Amino acid sequence: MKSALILGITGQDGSYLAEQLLAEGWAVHGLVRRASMFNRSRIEHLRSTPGPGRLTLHYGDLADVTSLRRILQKEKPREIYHLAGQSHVGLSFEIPEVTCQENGTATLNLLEILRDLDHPVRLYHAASSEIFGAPATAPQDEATAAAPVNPYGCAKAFATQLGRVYRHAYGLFVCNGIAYNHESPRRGENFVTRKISLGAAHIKAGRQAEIALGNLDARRDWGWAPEYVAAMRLMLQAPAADDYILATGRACSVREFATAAFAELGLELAFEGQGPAELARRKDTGAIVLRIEPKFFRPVESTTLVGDATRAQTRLGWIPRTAGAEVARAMARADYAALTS
Ligand code: NDP
Ligand code: GDR
Repeated sequence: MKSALILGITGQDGSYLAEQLLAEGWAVHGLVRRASMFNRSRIEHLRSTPGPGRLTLHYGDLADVTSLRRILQKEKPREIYHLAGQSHVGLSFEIPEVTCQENGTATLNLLEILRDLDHPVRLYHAASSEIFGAPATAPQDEATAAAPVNPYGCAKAFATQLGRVYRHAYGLFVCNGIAYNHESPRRGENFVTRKISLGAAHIKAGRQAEIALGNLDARRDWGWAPEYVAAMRLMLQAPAADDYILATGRACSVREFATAAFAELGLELAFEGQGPAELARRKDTGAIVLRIEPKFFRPVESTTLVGDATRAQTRLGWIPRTAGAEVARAMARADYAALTS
């Protein structure tokens, strides 16, 4: 049985990846953290679903290097998907140390363990478009220079470059997936897309009156998480390791995303800042008010992040199908269905 270790199995991407691997008969090992409340809601269904694969969970933490080494030496997975770490860009300004330890130093520790292993292993590292910061050119590709503008991006840039160093210096099979935003109904609830889809669902169901967001003009290249997870797998099946941009190549604004999500549930949005007269008129016609809250703005905003995934398309045959407003509509539908089922 082919086996893989997923670091970050309880997260959005890790849960979809585990699902795909188990469906194809893999032995999947996942690292889970001890928490005071059970934190496995995204993978709970995989534990009870009989399937060709086999799921084994191991307690651990990125910071616990000895236990990580022990798991790798004992289980000898042929593939490792490193998806674990503090993944919230805005929060990285508030908790920079843990962000850099989990996304930067922990990746170095993992690469050092792999360097010493006596069996071959392939590593996927979850790099990010945030390594580019606010680039002068768009779309970005694998040759675009890293110039991050937040602690999260700095840590990911450090880890991405280390992945390249270990590939070249020691011949390790390390792939950096430089992924742009990818979303789903399993997205964490404090990311903007999920705040929007959950907000729309709650308002539609009469459980909430309004939502509050930060920068509505921010534009992102939003894709569909299960499609991105499929690309991670393709990377590790390629004859040689390399870095790949994973992106749809299309961007839309937070405002457009929210409008599409609300419209999917038959709700019209009015935006604070449209002017008092216009806002009053829209409210009179039943529009929901989207409030702006300064606390959701970041000290520095990443901009013009749109990716060119030509390399992944030509070498891996990866073509993302779902983007922007379509993602918004699917998430709103899913959240409303979950709330009313
Ligand atoms: P999530 O935040 O949903 O999941 C993060 C996972 O990492 C969780 O399983 C979490 O465990 C685990 N984790 C966090 N800290 C530790 C630690 N110290 N030790 C062990 N496990 C830890 O992220 P996503 O699934 O969205 O993203 C996966 C990876 O891809 C992340 O590294 C993210 O930065 C990166 N990325 C994501 C993109 C996206 O759009 N989704 C785009 C580009 C990169 P727990 O459940 O216990 O908190
Ligand atoms: P991002 O995702 O920072 O791109 O990181 P997020 O959804 O947090 O923000 C996207 C954009 O929306 C703006 N925004 C808000 N963001 C949040 N979280 N909450 C709000 O209320 C809000 N209002 C507006 C933000 O300013 C930003 O411009 C995601 C994560 O998955 C990272 O791990 C990953 O590396 C990158 O995508 C690519």
